[in-house]
Amino acid sequence: MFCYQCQETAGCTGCTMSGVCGKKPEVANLQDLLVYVTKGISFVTTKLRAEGKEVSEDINHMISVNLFTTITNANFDYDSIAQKIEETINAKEQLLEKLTDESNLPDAAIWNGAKAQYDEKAKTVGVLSTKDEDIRSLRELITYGLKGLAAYSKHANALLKDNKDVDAFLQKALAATLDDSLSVDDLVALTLETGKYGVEGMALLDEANTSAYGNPEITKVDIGVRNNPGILISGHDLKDLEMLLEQTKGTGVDVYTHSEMLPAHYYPFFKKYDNFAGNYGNAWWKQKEEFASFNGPILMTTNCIVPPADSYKDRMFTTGAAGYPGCKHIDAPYGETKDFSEIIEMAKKCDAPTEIERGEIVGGFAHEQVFALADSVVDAVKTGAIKKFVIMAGCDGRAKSREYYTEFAKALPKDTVILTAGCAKYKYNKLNLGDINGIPRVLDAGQCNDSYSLALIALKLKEVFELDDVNELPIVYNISWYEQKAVIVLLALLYLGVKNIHLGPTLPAFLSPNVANVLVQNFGIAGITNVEDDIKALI
Ligand code: FSO
Ligand code: SF4
Repeated sequence: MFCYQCQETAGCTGCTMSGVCGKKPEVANLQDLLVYVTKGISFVTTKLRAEGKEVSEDINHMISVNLFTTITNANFDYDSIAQKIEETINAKEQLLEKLTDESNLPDAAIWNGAKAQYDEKAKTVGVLSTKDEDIRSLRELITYGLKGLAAYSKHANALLKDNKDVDAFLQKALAATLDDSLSVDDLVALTLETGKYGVEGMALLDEANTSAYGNPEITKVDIGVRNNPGILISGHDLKDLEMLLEQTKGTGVDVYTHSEMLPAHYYPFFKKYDNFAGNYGNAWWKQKEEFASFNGPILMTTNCIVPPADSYKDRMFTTGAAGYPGCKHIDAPYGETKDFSEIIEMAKKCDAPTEIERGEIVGGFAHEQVFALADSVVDAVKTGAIKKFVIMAGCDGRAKSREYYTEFAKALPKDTVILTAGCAKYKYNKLNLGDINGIPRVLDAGQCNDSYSLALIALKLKEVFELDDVNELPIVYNISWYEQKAVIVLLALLYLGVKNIHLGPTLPAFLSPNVANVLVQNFGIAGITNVEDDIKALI
């Protein structure tokens, strides 16, 4: 195996024996093959579109789910990955029949090996099969961005929202990573175009979420526990949450959010459920202790699974692109109801969650809520009460070095406001950093995809202050990343013209020195150093 797609990759170079995330070599290899056949089917769909032929939504959805499945921590289940490869090959064979011009098809579009051949084939199609270091780096950068884009599309698709342009681009770009005739410059251009569609994909999801559940609003979320048994729901899929809340209504079972599901509390729609209790615990990487003490069943709707301890493995369920061997997977086609009764019945027999903390956290500062506060925000900037906004969106993770972000938040001057999204927030959202004229110093917009809100807020401020360039705003960027959704967020910000982003805790291993240099020269991307020096440099 060779995998270097996430920030925690072994030795900051690549996982080769087994994943730091817990991914076994045979699963890593099979994921490579799933990406490969997904590139192959994308080549065929792209050619079909060029011939003026329709590609069905089902095929678009399959491609997005396939990519999502290979995101860090999403799916550890060999069998489910093998099944996806088989389904993709079968679908591709059918699409090939519709193709008029079958010349010049790459191996990925032709290969249709049987299951018994998957493991051998997988070993030949991984990351290292691209020999040139810079081409490999750009192909992977694009592929990882597309994985993030696919994840966001998938959530929108679950809410019955599709954007054909996004799907067509995603597949065209995936197919382009098979094309040996593309130069470094071509791939750099494609990387930026991926950012453009990243913005579109996040806009699609924003529209899907807000049209279904309303615009997030300032909300206090309880972080304590109640006396009833509970179900803990993690990941990002709001449709899954809706189905779970509907089915638990009146059963005496409470529903708690974990990690990236916390922002669900900010949506008006979910406030009508009396049994929607609060948020339990912290970011994804703390789940081993927190799932154990939760006592009840856990539903993982997306990535960020830590291989479960035996003490709660039989209480862990997966749905959507997520999977873990030995954990029950519950699913249904988009538009149909998933049957969570087994989880609810299990919950009824479990103890109530053990209290691990008490209090409240405040969030809900997505675009509409911040626009509603625009006057006071603009006033505070004009009077100098707010000197700077610090965008600290992104991810949390296990590494000790990430304590930097807690210390950085604490060390920020009192006239600065943190804008956050993604699970990075857990590094400072319980610090009580106070407020400025009633505006909290940590404004949480929501999930990682709600970084879109932060971009809209920046663009709105640019308009209010009549500036030509978003980089003239008193906003600095100190972003932390972990997995591939953060890659699409980064590419989206670059596409929007944001410069001088600091990215940590380490720069991606998949950036070759030359590709890293392109990002440094053109966008001023930099790493982090230490709190003291970075505060001096940024503030
Ligand atoms: Fe991931 Fe990062 Fe959304 Fe976290 S991009 S790790 S769970 O912030 O948030 O999925
Ligand atoms: Fe390693 Fe990250 Fe890949 Fe897991 S996802 S195998 S930790 S690089």
